[in-house]
Amino acid sequence: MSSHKSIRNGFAILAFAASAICPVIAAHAAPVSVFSTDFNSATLPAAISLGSALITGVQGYAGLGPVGNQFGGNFLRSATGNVVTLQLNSLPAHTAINLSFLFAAIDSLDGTGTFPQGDFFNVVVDGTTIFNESFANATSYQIQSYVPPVGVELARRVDLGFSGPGGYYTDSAYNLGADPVFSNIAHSASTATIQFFIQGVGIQDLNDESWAMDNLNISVAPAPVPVPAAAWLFGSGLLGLIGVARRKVRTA
Ligand SMILES: [Ca+2]
Ligand SMILES: [Ca+2]
Ligand SMILES: [Ca+2]
Repeated sequence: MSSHKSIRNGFAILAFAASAICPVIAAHAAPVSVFSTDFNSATLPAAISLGSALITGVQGYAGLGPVGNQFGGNFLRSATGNVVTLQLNSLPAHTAINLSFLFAAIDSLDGTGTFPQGDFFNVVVDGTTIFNESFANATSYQIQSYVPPVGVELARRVDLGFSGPGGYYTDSAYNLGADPVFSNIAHSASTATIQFFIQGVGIQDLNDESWAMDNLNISVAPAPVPVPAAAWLFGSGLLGLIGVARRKVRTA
């Protein structure tokens, strides 16, 4: 066997070995938005079932939130005990789902305990509860189970509108989308049913306590795309090295 032929065989063996070691390389793409609303339009997307919730002005919440994701215009306000449902269909292939929204804890939500305490905000994805925490606004000694990660709390027990001001009717605001619990939720079905509600033994009427959401965005992490071994070799620079070696063989 000539030296050139043995070198060519060496290249073939290297390529084969690479394809055996790395037959499929997973390429992870950026999250893809599948639903987004700022609730400012008078017409809500058909994917949302409101129950008794209403689109209403954000009042004193306006401007709270990070740049590009602030309360503004209208938001979706709900009584406690009412369920808001987002139904998404025909989702692209994906491995995880991400939820992002601003949350308004309005008026005298009472935290954990017995009536009127017992006001728990829930987020349920396809029947699985991913968030179940109480919120307390009325007094400083009530028990709020939710401990927000750094950067999530936007305002706590201040007057932002609706009932009040003062008394038990102070308000709070949170950028719940910044809480990691709402990111990378394992999910691959082509549909998603997402429910939002405050439930518990402490629920009371709309003028006593309520909640709202603004800037609701849902995205999915696309399923990894298989990359052929040759493309991986190209990306890794190995093909370039092989090319240099071949040119050296030809000029030898
Ligand atoms: Ca809005
Ligand atoms: Ca208030
Ligand atoms: Ca209550």
